Amino acid sequence: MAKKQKTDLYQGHDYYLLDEFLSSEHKLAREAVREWVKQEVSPIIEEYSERADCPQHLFKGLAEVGAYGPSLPVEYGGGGMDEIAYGIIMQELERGDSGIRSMASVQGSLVMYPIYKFGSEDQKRKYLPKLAKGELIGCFGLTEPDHGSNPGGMTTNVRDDGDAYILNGAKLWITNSPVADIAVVWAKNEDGKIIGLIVEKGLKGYSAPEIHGKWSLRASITGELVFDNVRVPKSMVLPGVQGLKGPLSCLSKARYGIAWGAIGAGLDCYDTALRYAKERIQFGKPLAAFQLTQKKLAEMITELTKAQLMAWRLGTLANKGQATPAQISMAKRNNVYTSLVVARESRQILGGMGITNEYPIMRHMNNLETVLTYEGTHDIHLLITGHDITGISAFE
Ligand code: TGC
Ligand code: FAD
Repeated sequence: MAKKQKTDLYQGHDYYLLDEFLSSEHKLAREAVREWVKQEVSPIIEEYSERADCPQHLFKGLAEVGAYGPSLPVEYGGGGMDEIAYGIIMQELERGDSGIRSMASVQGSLVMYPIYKFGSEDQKRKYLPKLAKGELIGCFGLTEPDHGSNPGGMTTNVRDDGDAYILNGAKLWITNSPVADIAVVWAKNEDGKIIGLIVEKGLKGYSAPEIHGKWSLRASITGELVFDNVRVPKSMVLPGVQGLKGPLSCLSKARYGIAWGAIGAGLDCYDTALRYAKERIQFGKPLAAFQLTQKKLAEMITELTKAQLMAWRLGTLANKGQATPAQISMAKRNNVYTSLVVARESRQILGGMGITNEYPIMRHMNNLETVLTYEGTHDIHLLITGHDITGISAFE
């Protein structure tokens, strides 16, 4: 009877030896964030999730490990690294918790990125370094109560009022909004064109109530944004873009990070299940000795390896500026779903223990239900692929 066992769990995580393609900079970034997650996130995350409390003290720590805008230029406070480094950082954060990765995704890809890409030089100098250091927290307001998958139908609007715009409307499901100092808000102007504005907390008529009762992403704070005749100076409009492609291009940046990030949650579940299956004895044998358990574990690592390959290839395309929105959609959809299935299978391997907070699986599984929905739902991404391969949009 062959009893050869692999003991290095991280080796098991990299079944196709993708490490060979990583630079020393990638590995250093990974080690730094992995260590930070072990020290700062893992010991507290179950408690914060159980209380549905956002560990806000981690906003600063995320800045210190370079999680905000890793691939944005250094002169604006970004990390100056490539897209693969950005992906790896998201993966390590989400190994800890999807909500912690969300804190970084929103700040870096949905707040810093649009200011960097579409903002004026004054806006960049004023906001980006402070956002990179976690001195300011931002949020991204696209979704509305009646316009989720179809943001082009938004009704939030601005009216011209001399040197300012009067902003009215409401945004729903906004990560970080109750604690945010600024919001990047997408609204229609009087010509019906979508524009982006930087809206500072504290303006008269601005409020951001928290949404309670989430069974998913409980360590991430989510809220509304309500604008009741808010007077926003015209200097706060992002001058570089008009139309839905503005917010959608920010989503491409964030979805790319999620395609990597979700793998982290899946790997943490797989890792936990593998370890448990080797230790837990039933019928006189470890669970790992049963063929049905091996089938589950083997399928998990196969699917996770495919997800890793997809993320890595997408990263090489992104580094050349060639990753298309549809390719990003495919990877976001596939990798989130893979990790959700891995979480469900891992939960089964742990039996009753799998539903407790002694192990991270149920938290990851519940989190991944949100990740499957936000940044474009599972089905919307499938329809984006459908559009890409047929040339026919299912949305018109
Ligand atoms: P459609 O006609 O297809 O496109 C309108 C214009 O946008 C361009 N475009 C993109 N540009 C850059 N990146 C992308 N990913 C793009 N996708 C489309 C497109 O070329 C076109 O440009 P132009 O110049 O011709 O005007 O638009 P549509 O109205 O048919 O909608 C398409 C659809 C349904 C795919 C899109 O609206 C969509 O992706 N819906 C999903 C909405 C969504 O993902 N919302 C996410 C909200 S933010 C969030 O969830 C944050 S969670 C944060 C966290 O905590 O991590
Ligand atoms: P709907 O659009 O109502 O969709 C409901 C169902 O119908 C889905 O299954 C969907 O796939 C399906 N459906 C819709 N249209 C079609 C179609 N044409 N064909 C087939 N099926 C369809 N948004 C932000 O702007 N900023 C944030 O920071 C943010 N953070 C979030 C945090 C959390 C915790 C959550 C849960 C959401 C967040 N969102 C955020 C919103 C998120 O992007 C939306 O929930 C998502 O885009 C889906 O919109 P919806 O919930 O309105 O669902």
